[in-house]
Amino acid sequence: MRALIIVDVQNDFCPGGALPAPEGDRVVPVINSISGRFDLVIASRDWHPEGTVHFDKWPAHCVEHTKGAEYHPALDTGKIDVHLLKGTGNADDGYSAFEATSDNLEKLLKKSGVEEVYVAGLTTEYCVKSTALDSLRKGFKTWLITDAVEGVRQNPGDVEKAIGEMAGLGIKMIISGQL
Ligand code: VGL
Ligand code: ZN
Repeated sequence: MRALIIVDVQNDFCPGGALPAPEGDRVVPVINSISGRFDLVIASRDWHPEGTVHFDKWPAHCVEHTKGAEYHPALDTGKIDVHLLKGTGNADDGYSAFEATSDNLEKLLKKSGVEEVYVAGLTTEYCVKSTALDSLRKGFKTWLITDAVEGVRQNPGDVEKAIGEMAGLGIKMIISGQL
């Protein structure tokens, strides 16, 4: 069984949003084109309270129930089996979809017989990386779909560094056309 985890494809991480990946919206058609090929599709959303210490580190983004926290309008949400919320408390946490507070992702995957996890979404250096590394640590064979992720690119080289770290730890790289 293989699962797709779509990380944080939300308005605030796309151009025009509060903490945008400069080309964040590019992942949307790629994800729409592949989500039908998985046994289970899971999507996470960053879902912060208005006041949180997380915003000491970041501009306010993905505040619960706001437009910025909604999925990008072009994302095909009809293919999503499970919706997760993360970062819901007053803490600097919830980078990984495995830290979702709305469901236990590890249990859910194991109960569903998933052994292979494919990760897509936003942003490459933070929530995507954190989710992929957790997946690997929890024993899933883990792939990064390299044309279905985009970085926030605060500093030149950050995306390349994150991809190098993931590859070095054993995450496999694949492009959507090879799925
Ligand atoms: C993220 C920074 C802060 C992400 C979330 O989704 O990558 N990055 N919160
Ligand atoms: Zn956040």
